[in-house]
Parts: sequence; structure tokens; C-alpha cells
Amino acid sequence: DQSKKPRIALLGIPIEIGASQAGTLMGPAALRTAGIARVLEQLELAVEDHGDLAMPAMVSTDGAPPANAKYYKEVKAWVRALSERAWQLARTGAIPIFMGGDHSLSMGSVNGVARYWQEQGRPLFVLWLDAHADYNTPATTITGNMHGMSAAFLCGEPGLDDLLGEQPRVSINPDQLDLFGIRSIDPLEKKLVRDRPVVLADMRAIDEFGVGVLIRRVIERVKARNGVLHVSFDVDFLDPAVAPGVGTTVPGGATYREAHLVMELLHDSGLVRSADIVELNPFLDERGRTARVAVELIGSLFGLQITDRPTPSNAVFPDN
Ligand code: B3U
Ligand code: MN
Ligand code: MN
Repeated sequence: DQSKKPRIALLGIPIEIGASQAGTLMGPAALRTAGIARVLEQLELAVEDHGDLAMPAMVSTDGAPPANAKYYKEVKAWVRALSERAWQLARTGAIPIFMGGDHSLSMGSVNGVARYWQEQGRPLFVLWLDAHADYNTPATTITGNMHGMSAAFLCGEPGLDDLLGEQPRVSINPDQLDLFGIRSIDPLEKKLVRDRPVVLADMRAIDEFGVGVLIRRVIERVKARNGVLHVSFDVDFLDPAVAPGVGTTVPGGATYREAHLVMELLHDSGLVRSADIVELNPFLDERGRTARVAVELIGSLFGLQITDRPTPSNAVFPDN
């Protein structure tokens, strides 16, 4: 019976101007072609596809846009429209999956769901699966690309203060952000991350402790505060050998098996209430490989299991 199934709300956000390379605007179409709705329906979820967010009209901002933020006005138009839409989708009780699009969209999706959870009185934690920290501001960026600034913006860093327009800005505390899989960070960005209480598992930590221990540590922190979790999955978290269809590949990423284990553990936690899947660039992909892997991983995140036998945890948590 449809009414009792958990609901998933798919929304495409075909934005590419936040990234250095064009092509992520084809991401939502590729995820649909790779069968994202079918995979979720097979997991006994009620899937609603809300189509793509229409490219919003640009509203002229008062004053000059900040320096070192490329396509600021265009990104602003997307982000404020998406923030409102994300808040509305969360209010329907569905689990929204935001299909990008480049990672600048998370400034809107996460702000919108954070607004909803603030109203519910539950802290929102954000797990940022990414090769990059995305913790630049206009003052630290080298490239000016706004997809490299989204995590910093969400944690309330200054420099893009007018970006949400009339939308309420709901900054998340840096200690509720987990950067996971990091292996590329700019010099000033590195200093900023060091000075903030952001929780971080870089590839060095993953090599040493393994994703099982580190993801369980994330889950324990969310549970300890009765929080909920948003997963912001940048496809470049994966190793380029697994996922070539991204604009900014960085060697030494998560393997196929590590990524599935991350998603399976997150599913078992029961804490995930929303997700982004971003930076998929079908123009750079090889015969749909990356889109297919991304869809498989979304399957694991929402309950696809190899067997129905739960695996007991033997995790020993390293100090943060
Ligand atoms: N940190 C660099 C590179 C980058 C960030 N996110 C992506 N690339 N995908 C920057 O442009 O801020
Ligand atoms: Mn990113
Ligand atoms: Mn990235």
C-alpha cells in the first residue's frame, strides 16, 4: 500500500556555472537514464519525480556582486529558489534527493532542509563526501568557482552574505559538518579548516582506520545529539578509475567497495533524511559508467543489501 511506504522526492537541479567545466547540467538526465527511480522503487519506496527546477529569473541585486565569485548573480538565483523548494519538499515529509548539477547547489538544498529541521528542533548534521573540502570563501579561493565555497558558506563563513536574498539563512555549526574523503585543499582553505571545529576524515585517515570505523564515528556523533543527517555526495569522492565522469578528478579516492560500505552503514543508521548527488558530468563520462555507479550507490544508501543478515559492529573509534 503506497501510503505506508517511505517517500522519496527526486528533484533535478541542472546548474553548471558553479564549476570550472560545463556539463553537470546533464547530470539529472543521466541519473534518470541510469534508473535512479527504478532502483529506489525496487526498495519498496514511493518515488515521486518532481522534474527539474526551472532556471530561475535573475533578480538584480543591490550593489556589486562580491569579487572572486564567478557567476555570483546566476548562482544566487538558483540557490535562493532551491532553498525555498528544499524547505517545501522537506515539509511534505518526503526524503528529498537533489540531483545536480554542480556542488554550488548545496548552498540552497542544505540551507532549505536545515531550515526545516530547525523548525522541528532537531540538529542537522551534514556528511560531505568529496575529494575537496569546498571550504573556500571569496577571500581564500584561487579559482573563483563557487562550487568550491559551498561548505564554508553553509557554516556561516562571510563573503557571500547576500546570496540567499530573502530566504532565511540557517547556518550549520562547523562541528556538525563532516568532511569525508578529502585529498585536495587550497593553501588558505587549509588554514581556514584548521581554525574551525569542522570534523574531517581525509584519505590518510581512511587508509589508516578504514571507512567502517570512521563512518560509525560520524553516526555516533549524530545519535548522541538526537540529530538527523544530510548526505552531500560529490561524485569525485570516488576514485577516478571508478568514476571518470567528473570535471575535477583527483587520484586516490574511495574505491567501489569503500563507497558501498559507506552507503550501507549510513542506511543502517536510519538517520539519513536528505541527500545531494552532485558533480556528475555525463559529457565526460565513459558510456554511462559513472552515472550507473552513482545510482548503485544511492541504492545502497536507501537499503539495497547483499544479504538480509546484519553485520555486527566491531568498531573502535579513534579520538577525533
Ligand atoms: N578547491 C578548488 C578546487 C575545487 C573545489 N571543488 C571542486 N574543485 N570541484 C576550488 O576551485 O575552490
Ligand atoms: Mn564538492
Ligand atoms: Mn569535489
